[in-house]
Amino acid sequence: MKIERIELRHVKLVLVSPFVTSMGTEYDEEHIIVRVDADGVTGWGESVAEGTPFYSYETVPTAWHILRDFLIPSILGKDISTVDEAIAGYAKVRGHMMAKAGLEAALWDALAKTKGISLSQMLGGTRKKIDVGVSIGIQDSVEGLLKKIGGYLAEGYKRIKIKIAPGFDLQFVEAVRKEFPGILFQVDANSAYTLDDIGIFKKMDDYNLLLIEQPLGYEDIFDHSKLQRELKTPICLDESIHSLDDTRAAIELDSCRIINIKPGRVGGFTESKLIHDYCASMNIPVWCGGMLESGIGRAGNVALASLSNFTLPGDISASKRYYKEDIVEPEFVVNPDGTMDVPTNPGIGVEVNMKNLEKVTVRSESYKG
Ligand code: OSB
Ligand code: MG
Repeated sequence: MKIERIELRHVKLVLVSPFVTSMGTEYDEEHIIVRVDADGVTGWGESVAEGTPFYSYETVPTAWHILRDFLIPSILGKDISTVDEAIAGYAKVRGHMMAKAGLEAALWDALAKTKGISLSQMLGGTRKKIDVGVSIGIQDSVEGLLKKIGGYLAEGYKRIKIKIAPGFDLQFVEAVRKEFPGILFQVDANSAYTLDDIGIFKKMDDYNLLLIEQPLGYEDIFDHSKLQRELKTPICLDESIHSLDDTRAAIELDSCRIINIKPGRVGGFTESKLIHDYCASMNIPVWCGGMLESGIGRAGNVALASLSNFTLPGDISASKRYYKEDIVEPEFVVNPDGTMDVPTNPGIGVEVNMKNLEKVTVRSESYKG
């Protein structure tokens, strides 16, 4: 597959409602859409670097710089037949996982299209439908949260995740459990606590949570092992895991018993698969996280979540939960039974709506081989 042209688009999508976490409030989501034209097919990827360096050090400008000055020059004009060959070409670049993942995703899509198979099939997926959950930001009131959860459960979502932060934790957890005793329910702290807060997590241990996501430091593995030792509830790491090596360290130290895999955070589908396979061999369940992606990134997450060890519902929700209009067709919907269909058409399996993509594009640049 000869890489003829690569295009980057800085996009800005306005969320249907603000998303509040321990990291701040997001009103819109800025990402980079990567387009690769090769051998008469077009591959699409989404780099989930955001407008702010609050979840990750990467931002749209840092990812753009790494893509334009290092990653794209390493493959432009080349003839590649596997994604591994492309990765080998930029293996010298350290870190910048979100920049790498956006380009890798576009290459996976293009290669799958040249072979006429779906991305799910190309990644080794086995499911035709995946179980999906929803991630809910911090709400002003307990009543407001319960109402939101009731609405999502009525739409079919199989698992509820709420964001927590100091001062916005136990009272919400307690109220949700009381109102919805039987649901799959988990919390995500986005690194808002320290080991000094162990008392809060010991209390949380009584609410039969599916997991507690990233309670401590955003690069930490060691303190999480001390916390996990004191809890029955599994800890799940998100921010701290950037690679298979991080995963091995976290599992061997018993820092967590579940892993959230986000392709953007670990450099792409290739590393995601390695983490997935290792976790399967260690009996560690994984689930697919989200970064408020547009339909392009969402399609990749859906394909990834079709692999067999993605046994817990992911943060993969319907397009309309995030955006009034998606930039793909058809948009992603949740079935009444809380599943989402894995697209079967070649590559990501959905079409990019060029009119909508144009509307959300802030800046674009293209490079020719
Ligand atoms: O920590 O999982 C997270 C969104 C942006 C950044 C970090 C996170 C999230 C979410 C939303 O929780 C997941 C989604 O629905 O895309
Ligand atoms: Mg998280």
